[in-house]
Amino acid sequence: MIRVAITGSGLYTPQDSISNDELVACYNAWATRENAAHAAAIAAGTVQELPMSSTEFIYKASGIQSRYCIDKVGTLDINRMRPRVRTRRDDEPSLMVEIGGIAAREALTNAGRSGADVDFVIVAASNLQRAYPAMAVEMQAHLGSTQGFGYDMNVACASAAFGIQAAVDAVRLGNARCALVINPEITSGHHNWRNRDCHFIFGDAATAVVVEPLETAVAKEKFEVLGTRLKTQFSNNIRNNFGFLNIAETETRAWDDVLFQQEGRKVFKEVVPMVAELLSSHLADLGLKPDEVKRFWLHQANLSMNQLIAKRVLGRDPDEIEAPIILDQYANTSSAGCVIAFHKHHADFAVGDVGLLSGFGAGYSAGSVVIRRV
Ligand code: CO8
Repeated sequence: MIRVAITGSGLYTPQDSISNDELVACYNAWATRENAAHAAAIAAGTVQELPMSSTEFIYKASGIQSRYCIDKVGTLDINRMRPRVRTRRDDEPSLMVEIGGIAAREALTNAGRSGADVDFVIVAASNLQRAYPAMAVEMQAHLGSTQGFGYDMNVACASAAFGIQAAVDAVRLGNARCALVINPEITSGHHNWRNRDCHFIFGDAATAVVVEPLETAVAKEKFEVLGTRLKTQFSNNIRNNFGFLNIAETETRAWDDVLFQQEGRKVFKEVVPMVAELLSSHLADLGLKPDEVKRFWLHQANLSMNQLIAKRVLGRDPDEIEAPIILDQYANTSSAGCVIAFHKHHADFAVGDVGLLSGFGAGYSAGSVVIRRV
């Protein structure tokens, strides 16, 4: 059987960063203005007063301190509270392709490859910019790949793990020789910045990894994929009703029904055991003990969630080196989070060290990718 490896990773981080203080000041100014405008209705009990947000709550509940965003000015403008994205002509690179392309080029450089080598592109993300043509096909052209094929997939925050499994399978079967899995997440466009309970959760970023046959890989750092495992289980607790049929539906949906929404507490309670079980059984089936795993590059949604999952798998508290956190600076970047953690925290791996990358989120969906430095 062909042995397959991750041979390079790349990351795009937007220039704009928004601190919790800035975010809370914006939300509270907007909520105060709304409450004043509806004072009579609030007093009459026909409209509910909007609650205020707090920096202390956000840090305590999530571990998030700041998030990157493609446009800070529009997002923090209380008359707008969403990013401004310049409308591009059809003959210009789309924004997702532009930012995903930056991450992809870095991943290719690290793998010792160029766009011309690529024969399979997967754009795997929660927040795809358009219906068609697939972002991945535009990405092929953008990177100078003239061979093979590409397609998009959306498995929410688990998209990177699902994309890596598809790439590994294609390479293993000989259907591709150099695959790129790209996760450009512009979460800020589909996020409800006016919902106090979740306005702090998300951030923007893009990541990429190169997947190739181990035997022909030329990269300095190669991580053999020992195994992948995926799981899905239907839940409405994380949902976004944006879609092709919105304009055809008999009733117009509320504006916030076509944005991200969740039952955060239920998500926490239900996803932690599901992911812990997936990771534990995957390691056991690969003949690995949890203590043999040097690092868990977990999806970055919530600090306590990550600590609890790692604790359940390890049977003890993880330290910061075993389960690194990037959400303090990036917040939840959906599928990109676990790849950012890998990208920033693998340089100390010696030959033989094992790590586990895992994404999880809406669906529910979860994926596990176990790799060993060779
Ligand atoms: N400021 C002050 N107080 C607040 C705030 C705030 N901002 N928000 C809530 N509170 C209050 C509440 O009103 C409540 O008060 P009370 O106790 O008086 O009722 C109290 O704080 C506790 O509220 P919660 O129960 O809601 O707070 P939690 O402790 O549960 O923390 C979290 C909320 C942080 C959201 C937590 O539940 C969590 O992280 N859950 C997991 C969420 C998660 O992982 N979701 C994954 C979704 S991402 C995904 O799958 C990809 C989707 C696609 C991405 C799309 C991008 C747009």
